[in-house]
Amino acid sequence: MRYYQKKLECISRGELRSLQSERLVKLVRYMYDNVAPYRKKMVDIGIEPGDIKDIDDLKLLPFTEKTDLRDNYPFGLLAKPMKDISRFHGSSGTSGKLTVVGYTKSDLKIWAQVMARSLVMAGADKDSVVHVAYGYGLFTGGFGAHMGAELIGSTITPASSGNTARQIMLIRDFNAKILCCTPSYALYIAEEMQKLGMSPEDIPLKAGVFGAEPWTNEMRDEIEKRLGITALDVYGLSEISGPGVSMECTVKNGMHIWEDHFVPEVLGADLKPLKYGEKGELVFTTITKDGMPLIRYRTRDICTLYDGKCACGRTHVRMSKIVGRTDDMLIIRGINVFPSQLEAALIRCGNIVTPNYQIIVDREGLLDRLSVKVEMSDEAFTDTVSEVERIRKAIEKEIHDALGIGAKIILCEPRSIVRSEGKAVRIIDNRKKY
Ligand code: DLL
Repeated sequence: MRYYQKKLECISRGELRSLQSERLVKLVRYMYDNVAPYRKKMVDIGIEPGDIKDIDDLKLLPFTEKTDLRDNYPFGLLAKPMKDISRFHGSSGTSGKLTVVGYTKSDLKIWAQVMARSLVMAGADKDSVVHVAYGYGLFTGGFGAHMGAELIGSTITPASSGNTARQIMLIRDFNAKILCCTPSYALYIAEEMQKLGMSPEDIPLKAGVFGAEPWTNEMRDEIEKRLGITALDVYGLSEISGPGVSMECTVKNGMHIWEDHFVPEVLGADLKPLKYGEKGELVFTTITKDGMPLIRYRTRDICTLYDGKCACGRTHVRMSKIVGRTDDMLIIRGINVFPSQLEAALIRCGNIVTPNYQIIVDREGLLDRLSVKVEMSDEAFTDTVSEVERIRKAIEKEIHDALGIGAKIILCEPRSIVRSEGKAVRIIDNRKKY
């Protein structure tokens, strides 16, 4: 087993706790002294830095939310003067203002280190070519993967997103071992390869570091088969740093959260911390950042945390795949629907459809109506009405079994759903217009 920072990645739980406690105590004092909006939150609930003695006191502290970043746009949450800020990143989100994050040199170094740990998990080393097809820009994907690979000493192809035929050519001709991009783009690359008459043996890739959007284990199987690689999940968000907040090892039993930098909690609906093994909203405290540290940042991502030793030897807790968000969870006719459940159901339908889909929710009178636009595969595509109807019924049944509600299935031609080079747009919720 290879590691990037073995001592820290395999640190004992006791030592890790002491490190977290020491860092949290310092952080709270630092935030109180340097970030006025956070100091106000603490004052409002009557908490002082001296009340925080160790990591167990985390639960006493107020939360930070995306609206805090927006309300203090652009620089209100920075803890350092501009001369110490080396870079900005941000994410546009679904609506409203950009969420701005400022990084000091030290923040960038830590981010590069956690991303290096993550890429090493996928097999990156000094001799590897790492192909980065995440977008470079305000989005953290491209730069995050790039900095991590650079620290390892790998050779980087900073392809960014777009021009899929050229991506495939670069992967093949530059002998890329590791592919970094969104899982939906990985699948798109696989499709394009197929169109070009290429098979997995025609490309040198060994592993993929895929994240930035939710994906299922069924989708993993599909990508692994079609690209002939090991596909691993990487998680992160710009507010906390970027990709590499957590990363799946080859045991594929959850993503290790780099807890010496990012302390996770999972909260129930009452915003009280849950135990390991219980599903809830993921919350992070950054205990080593100094440009724009965040305390108890509510990610809105839903997952489960697991402790216990991992066969890879790393001691940091693991998080399950993200199964939805507290805010993009669809409630259709009173039933909670997560796009990941639907995706898994589609993949279970076998090779009659591709995993490209769009969920469309409309309101007819007082009733919600769920439609799912699904792309047929080349193999199954047919003009025969009875055959199309048979396929439609089969998918309808699979989705009904998975979600507990009926959905109208709209079958469409292969490659007719618009592909995204970044995060796929899966949900069109027309109810918001009514
Ligand atoms: O998506 C950072 C990133 C880049 C992660 C590349 C992994 C790879 P944001 O644009 O700020 O940052 O979006 C963060 O994306 O709160 C999740 O909802 C979602 N997300 C990120 N990674 C995963 C993943 C980047 N592996 C938001 N699985 C997060 C599911 C993910 N959702």
